[in-house]
Amino acid sequence: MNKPPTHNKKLKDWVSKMARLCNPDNIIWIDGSDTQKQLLEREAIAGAEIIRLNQEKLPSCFLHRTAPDDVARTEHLTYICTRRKLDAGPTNNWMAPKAAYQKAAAIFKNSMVGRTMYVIPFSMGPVGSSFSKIGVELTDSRYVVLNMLIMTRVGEAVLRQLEEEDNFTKCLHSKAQLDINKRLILHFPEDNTIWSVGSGYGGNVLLGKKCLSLRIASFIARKEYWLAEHMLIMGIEEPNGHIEYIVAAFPSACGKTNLAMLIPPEGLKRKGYRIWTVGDDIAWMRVDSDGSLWAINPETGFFGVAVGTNSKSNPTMVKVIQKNTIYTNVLLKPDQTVWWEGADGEVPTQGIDWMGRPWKPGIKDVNGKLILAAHPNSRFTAPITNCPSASFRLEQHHGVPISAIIFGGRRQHLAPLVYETFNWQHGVFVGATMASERTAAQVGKLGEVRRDPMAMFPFCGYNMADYFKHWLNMGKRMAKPPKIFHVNWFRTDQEGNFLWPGFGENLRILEWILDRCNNKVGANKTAIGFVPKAGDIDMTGLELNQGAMEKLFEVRNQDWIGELKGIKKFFEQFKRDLPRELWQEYKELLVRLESK
Ligand code: GTP
Ligand code: SPV
Ligand code: MN
Repeated sequence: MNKPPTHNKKLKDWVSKMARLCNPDNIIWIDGSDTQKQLLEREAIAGAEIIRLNQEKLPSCFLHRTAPDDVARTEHLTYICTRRKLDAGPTNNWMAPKAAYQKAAAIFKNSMVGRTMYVIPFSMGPVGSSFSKIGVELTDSRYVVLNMLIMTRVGEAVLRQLEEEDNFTKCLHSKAQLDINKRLILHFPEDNTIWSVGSGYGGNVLLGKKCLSLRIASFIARKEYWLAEHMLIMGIEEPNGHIEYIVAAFPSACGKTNLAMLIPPEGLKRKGYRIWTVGDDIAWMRVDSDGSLWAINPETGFFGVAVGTNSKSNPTMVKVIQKNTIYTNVLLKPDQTVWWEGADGEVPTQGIDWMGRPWKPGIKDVNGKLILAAHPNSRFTAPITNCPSASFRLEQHHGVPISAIIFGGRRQHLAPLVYETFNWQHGVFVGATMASERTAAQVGKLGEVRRDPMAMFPFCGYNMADYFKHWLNMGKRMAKPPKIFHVNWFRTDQEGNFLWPGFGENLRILEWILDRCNNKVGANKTAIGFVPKAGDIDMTGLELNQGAMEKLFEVRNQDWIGELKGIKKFFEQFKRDLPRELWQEYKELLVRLESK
């Protein structure tokens, strides 16, 4: 054991107590130094936890493979453990804290025998900023340590902060047996504690991410009057140097990472826009003394989807992941580089697949199903400082001022490409009724609509009815609340082809959004909100099929009346807790839809 680099008695006592439960052979405090990181890398390689990749082509890059049944967040094993069930609400799994601690302790007990327990003090947000929160994660996984070193701030400054900080999030993680039947992701917001056991996959085990920065943080944010959201943050700079920042909430795998680092399309190059990436997954937002909403990205890295990432879909990210990157569940090529479905370059003729088996293109399993080289949820972990468009304001304690909030989902038919809500309350209604359709790639009924309010359905750490109330209240605390918009990049034609090319072309829509924020353009009023007037979206250099624009902006009142049925059902589960303002918006929308 290295000496605890802290005098914080509460911290030292908690580490000892958890060590008595898990019984590791050794305890190592993580100090954020390069020497220690390199030692961990060597040990992880020796222990076959990671593979060093081709150091010429991919310097300081590694590959990790998870267990085949441990490849994504397990929402059915994720719980909010509040004393009262009502405080977790109808959309969360709930367990009473006492029962939850007991159940998990039985799995944690002696789980670290023969292993080392690593103590990772980390900060979400720049140390010392009024936005930031400190956490300490205990883990028996070197992979977790190496990922946390990329995703969070670890080191001297955090330890100094911890000297006087009693209020840190206590995060305990053990791989234990990696047994799906003994896997639990537990949140105790009333104790500022997270216990995760039996998994080795990203969102389940990098406890600073979804567990702390969304579930625990959303609970704290409500008490402290701020917002913890599943949102990207980006800046759009005009040639005169003026930068406007926006945040956008899309459900998992609906395009946050892509939008946050888009490359302006050829046709708009003459306008000289420059994009600044602040974050791709999480935004913490506060009302500042100027009455506006300011945001930071609490993370320092990307944990992005690998499959589909290439020089066309996301050229910026392709540059980011050439060094200091940990790849998870992708194909290993014979030259010790990596590949995934939808990667650049030729399909390799052979390799080792994400499960560690020899792979050739076209091979099938016993059921005749094509064997994939990479898992569809394969990921990369890379530092944001690798990003050519990384914002120069990442370390600023104030964050960035937000002009617009964008909600979005995958809707083949219903929602127009973009619309603006009438006001904050209507915007909250639009966020609260967000939905996304399953694609053919997902298990479940094709096209099935899943409600995902503010893209927070799996991540809200308390009763979502109270979360909606909190959003309504936040609007009243702002002198200049951002305008709220809704986008849908995924509308299709009869044959199921996307009507809108998306990706970099989305900047055309962001341009209209900013013009609306700055009162530069008019709009057409529809029952659901304001849509662009013909000609107000700059289409220079972009040729769409005839009639595509009309289809993209079509609002069919009958379809929306149908949609209201699903919304009503969703709202009803919150019973009397649902803010009456949302029912009011519901009724007013119905009246508008029926009156046309
Ligand atoms: P999480 O990391 O899971 O939270 O996901 P994310 O929201 O960051 O999603 P990501 O950017 O990784 O995109 C996921 C998928 O959406 C990829 O398959 C992309 O190709 C696709 N996608 C992203 N932007 C667009 C777009 O503008 N149009 C279309 N048609 N597809 C897009
Ligand atoms: C998501 O699922 O929204 C992710 C990946 O960003 S994970 O960190 O695993 O939650
Ligand atoms: Mn996400």
